[in-house]
Amino acid sequence: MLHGQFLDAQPYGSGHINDTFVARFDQSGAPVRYIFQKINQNIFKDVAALMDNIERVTSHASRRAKEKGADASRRALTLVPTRDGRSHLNAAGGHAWRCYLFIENARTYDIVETPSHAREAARAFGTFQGLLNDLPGGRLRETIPDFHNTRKRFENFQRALAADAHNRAANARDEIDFALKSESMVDVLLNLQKSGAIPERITHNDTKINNVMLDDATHEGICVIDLDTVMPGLALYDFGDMVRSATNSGAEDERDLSKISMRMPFYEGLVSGYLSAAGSFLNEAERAHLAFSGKLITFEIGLRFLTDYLEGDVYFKTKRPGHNLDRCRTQFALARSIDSQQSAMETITTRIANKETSQ
Ligand code: ADP
Ligand code: GN1
Ligand code: MG
Repeated sequence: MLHGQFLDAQPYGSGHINDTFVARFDQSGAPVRYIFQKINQNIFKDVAALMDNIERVTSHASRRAKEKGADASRRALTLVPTRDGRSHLNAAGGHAWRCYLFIENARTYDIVETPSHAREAARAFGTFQGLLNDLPGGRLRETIPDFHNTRKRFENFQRALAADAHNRAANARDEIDFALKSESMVDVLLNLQKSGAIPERITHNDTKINNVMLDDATHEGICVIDLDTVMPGLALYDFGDMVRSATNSGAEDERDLSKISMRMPFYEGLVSGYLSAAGSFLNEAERAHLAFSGKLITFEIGLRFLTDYLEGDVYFKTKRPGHNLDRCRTQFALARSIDSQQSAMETITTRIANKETSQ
């Protein structure tokens, strides 16, 4: 339970969904930090189910860290319970809040600085997936149904385009054309799943690079955070979002598209880090689609930004007019860059995968 005298609190991080704050409490003369989050209930409709998932996942991760003799409070998120022992607080105004121990001497990166950061981040996400392979207690709840169902995401986009409720389609002609021309991509992983070629697993589903904390001193990926979307999914959704967020040479909302490209050394870092942790449980079809998943998820998130732009910016937090359209343009530029390098990415993937299995 939280104790000490409240000192101050400030907004923290650059997430698009929840409201995150860092708060300091005086504990015996020393300031101690905590993370407080107001859960976005427009998006997460069933907070009790969401928090039940998070309690199960964090206690499993912490148990495993302890078994390995590691410092569990740095290797897993630790929920700070309310005074009456609950995982979250239903506060005035209908807002739901939760609190985590602050992980000190580690940080997240919005843009990955070196290929070895990419490797460490991917290793941490791969280890996290491995950890979830034997999560006790049955299937996790789907906090956002069809989260990565790219066919449904495409249909949502078509609906938003047909309605054009804010008369914005005219500003996004090129992006709309690109989206419509890319339709054939959207069923590839869904069909592989349907045919049984790739299995459902428990996945993170939001493996944006700023959702993993790297140790300040060693740069090791120590803790996967932002667990709201941990639920049944495909391993490739996680790898794809790592490619989208870690190989990009620019920011997610960069307006100068000449700065956007897929950086191959960072891709190599991702594949080697990810396979070092997940190589033992991924099947052939999953390995064969690692490069493709990067293109698909980059396209999918671009499509979601475009849909939100057309719908009047109702989902992602925005900081300026046209912000979602800028984000969409960046994702589509990156998807094109991945497309033009896909065969080279596949060659590299095979080389690293072969090295992994021969070790
Ligand atoms: P959002 O859903 O808004 O993305 P996150 O859970 O990712 O929220 O938190 C936002 C940011 O706050 C993260 O990118 C990270 O920098 C920081 N953060 C979150 N949890 C912790 C923690 N337990 N310790 C330290 N920093 C944290
Ligand atoms: C959101 O919460 P945050 O900022 O880590 C979004 C992801 C998107 C991402 C794009 C629940 O993630 O799906 O990929 O923005 N999360 C949700 O930056 O929709
Ligand atoms: Mg986040």
